Amino acid sequence: MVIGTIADQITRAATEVTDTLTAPFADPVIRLGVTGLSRAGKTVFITSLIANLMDRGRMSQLAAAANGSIQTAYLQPQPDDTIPRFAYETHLGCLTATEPRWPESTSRISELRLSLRVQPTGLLSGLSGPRTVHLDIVDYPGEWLLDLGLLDLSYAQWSENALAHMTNRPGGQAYLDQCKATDPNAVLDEPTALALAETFTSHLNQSRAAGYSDCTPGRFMLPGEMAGSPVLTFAPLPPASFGRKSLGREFERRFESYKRNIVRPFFRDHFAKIDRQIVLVDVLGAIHAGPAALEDLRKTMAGILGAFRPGRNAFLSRIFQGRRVEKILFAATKADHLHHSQHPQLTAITEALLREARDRADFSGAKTAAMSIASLRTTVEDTMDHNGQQLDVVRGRLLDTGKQAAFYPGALPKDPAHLLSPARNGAQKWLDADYGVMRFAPARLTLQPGDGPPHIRLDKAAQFLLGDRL
Ligand SMILES: Nc1nc2c(ncn2[C@@H]2O[C@H](COP(=O)(O)OP(=O)(O)OP(=O)(O)O)[C@@H](O)[C@H]2O)c(=O)[nH]1
Ligand SMILES: [Mg+2]
Repeated sequence: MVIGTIADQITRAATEVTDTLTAPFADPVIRLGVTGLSRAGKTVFITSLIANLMDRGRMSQLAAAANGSIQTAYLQPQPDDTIPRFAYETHLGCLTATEPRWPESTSRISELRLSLRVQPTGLLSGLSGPRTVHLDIVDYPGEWLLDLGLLDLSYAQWSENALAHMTNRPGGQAYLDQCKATDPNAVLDEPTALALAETFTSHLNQSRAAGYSDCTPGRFMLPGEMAGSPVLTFAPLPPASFGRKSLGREFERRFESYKRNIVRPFFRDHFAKIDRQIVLVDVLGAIHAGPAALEDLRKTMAGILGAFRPGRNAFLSRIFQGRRVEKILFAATKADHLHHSQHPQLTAITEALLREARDRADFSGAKTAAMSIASLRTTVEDTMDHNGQQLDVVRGRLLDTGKQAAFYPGALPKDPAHLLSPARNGAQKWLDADYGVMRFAPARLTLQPGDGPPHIRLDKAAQFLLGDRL
């Protein structure tokens, strides 16, 4: 009986290892994708995760950390020479400075390899020596996943959608006016093309800032070293049949070039290699911005999750070749804005927000979960008396003034439908309550030896994403 169990575990352990081998006898590698829309909290998450895997004092919910299986963790040169390295030391430096500050916004893909020396404990401990597991963390903007939808669209179809969105979004009218004054059948004139692309990009950026998330093409807002190149110099035009050498014909061509030279390589070279994925979502920020932003976030997440459905289109099926992302975690970030008594509500809203997309996406084989986390806890909890009522608040240092403040964001409903239904029905503002958001500065840290930065449920997130491989 006992022997049977041991033998069974050895076979299972062996298959797990071979599954992840990249070459015979190579160490197992886990490729963890970290994504989310801009400002969702990707950089802070990765920085805190790495720091907490190196100093594991606050990782009690990660079994391999709690039981001592992880002996050491150290940074190593990453395997991909052409991807920028995630600037871990710089970002950690910001968060742990004497005057801590948030890291700068990052707008491109980056990677870092953390290697873990693991000695299995329990039944297998005597049977094998320590092994090394490499964790390759790939940080990429969630906006890039939205671009997958472009592969299914012709230039005319994409233009139609984009123009329809413009009427009631910021900067849209300016583009429509400019478009009206332009003859798409005139011979291509590069300054005209550039001017249209600039106004269109400005509309996308303004829409983004106003809380709309479904803004494509994603690389227009995060151009990096591509800024100003022809592949990013196009814009939507009313559908027509365009003559040779015309502006319209050239825009059509550049749209196809964008798909071929930007969208496909990202999916093929990076996305298709991911084993585990965390999708960070700033649910509180969207609730604060109002019903329209929450509804837009719901739709955008559905778009993003489409990328995790390899059966969705032939291109995806081909690059995945039957593999799939094994685990996907949806994490509502910045949960330190809420007293823990409200965390279950935040998780329930996150789950409901993604439910439809999750149901529709065929994740069979992929395990999914939703959680509320804070990668870096900036607040402490308190209960205050407010007009004779007990309020569960959080206290922290405000980013703008540097002053300490107590903050109560409003009571999130127990039933997520109380937010999601009005959002879906086009409500202009929340009826029952207002939801505030305050921006807290990172707290000054005095860390005990062996402790990483304070967080909320980062260990639980790590257990879900990596626990079975350590
Ligand atoms: N209170 C709190 N705020 C957070 C936390 N994580 C992120 N933030 C806030 O969210 C902002 C964005 O976080 P980043 O990690 O830079 O987000 P990002 O997704 O990398 O953003 P981009 O690089 O611009 O796409 C930070 O500047 C903080 O203000 C957290 O755990 N707690
Ligand atoms: Mg970032």
